[in-house]
Amino acid sequence: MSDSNIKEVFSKFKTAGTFFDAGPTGSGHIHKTFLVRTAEKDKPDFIIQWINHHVFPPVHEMMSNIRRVSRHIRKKRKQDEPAEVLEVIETRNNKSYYTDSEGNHWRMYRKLDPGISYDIVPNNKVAYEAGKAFGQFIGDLRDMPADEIFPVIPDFHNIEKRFKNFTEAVREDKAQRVREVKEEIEFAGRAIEEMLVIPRLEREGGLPVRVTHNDTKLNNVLFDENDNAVCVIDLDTVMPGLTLYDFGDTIRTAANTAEEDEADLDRITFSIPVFKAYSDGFIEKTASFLTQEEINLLPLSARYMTFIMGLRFLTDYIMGDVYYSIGYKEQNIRRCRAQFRLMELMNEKHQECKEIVKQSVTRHHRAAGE
Ligand code: ADP
Ligand code: GN1
Ligand code: MG
Repeated sequence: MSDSNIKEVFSKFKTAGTFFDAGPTGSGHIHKTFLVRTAEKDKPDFIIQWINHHVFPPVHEMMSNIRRVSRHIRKKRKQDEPAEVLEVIETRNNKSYYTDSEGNHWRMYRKLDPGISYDIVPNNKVAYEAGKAFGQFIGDLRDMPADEIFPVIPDFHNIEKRFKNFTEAVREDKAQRVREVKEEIEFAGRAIEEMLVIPRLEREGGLPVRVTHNDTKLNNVLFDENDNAVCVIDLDTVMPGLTLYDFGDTIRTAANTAEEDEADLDRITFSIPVFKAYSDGFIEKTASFLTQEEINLLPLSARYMTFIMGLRFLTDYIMGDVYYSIGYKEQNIRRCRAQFRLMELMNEKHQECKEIVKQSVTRHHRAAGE
């Protein structure tokens, strides 16, 4: 994608600034993201994204969801709150995205300044702030009727469905890679049973379905220079879901002290101080409405989300890397191995995590006079 392509796309949107230059930014696995800098010092810069319509075929519905959710959150912001809300820029003919002559879809956001994102937690404050930001996000959307949101990717975090897809991929063995990943396949077979607690309880009506973010990787919250969280981004997967998905996925990415695709498994550690800081932030914003079942399952949710991602990376590797962007051939299997290692480490600290959550909830209930 050259500068002139992006310049052409930029010209389709309503902006006051003049295009200066563009370049790739961010480390997301799905879309292609570009930072557009404007020539004027007093005008904002912008983020342009090529929307991956293979992953998100209902582009129109997804964009409607994003606008609806950001509008809802914006209304809740009090004047003295510095928190930002993702701002979709309209095209010159008032659409939320632009479709080019080749059928590619593009969208534009105002770039948040400085809009710092982290793949690895640099300190506990970042973890605490991320917890508050994602907790607040669920709280803000509590009164949003779930049927106003289109389920863009149905069964996104349904482990039974994901396991079925995985089993089929193993059976088909399209890329002839099954023989390379026997150990990982066996690991998945052993790990699945414990995870089924969550879908079973949901089916029995034991877990409330809320409007959740569903992609709460640490790099989907933006920070200022003082490590205050200022904005939750990447709203593509906002759908009816479980609180557990949002809590668990940030722990997967934040409490792991190594990269998501770390090849040296000895470098992966599960940080209890990060778990504690994130839990404190998240619980501070949600303790008033979480049910006892949700609270009880928060520690398991970290392993659930780590497992589902490991399983999806493994499935994609077996299928020949058809879903996630990869930077090198082994990346998906490395991502999978790192997730499975992280699950083992989380398991060792399960009791400690339960205790941390319990104490944090008690503290927040007490502070609220409950
Ligand atoms: P993906 O689904 O591919 O992860 P994201 O929407 O998360 O796409 O964007 C990828 C990265 O681009 C983010 O992690 C962040 O670094 C940057 N980014 C996205 N939107 C903005 C924004 N509005 N302001 C500043 N940076 C942004
Ligand atoms: C993808 O778009 P990004 O990079 O934030 C994926 C998530 C996975 C994540 C793994 C739509 O998120 O579900 O958790 O990669 N998003 C989609 O890092 O599949
Ligand atoms: Mg992202």
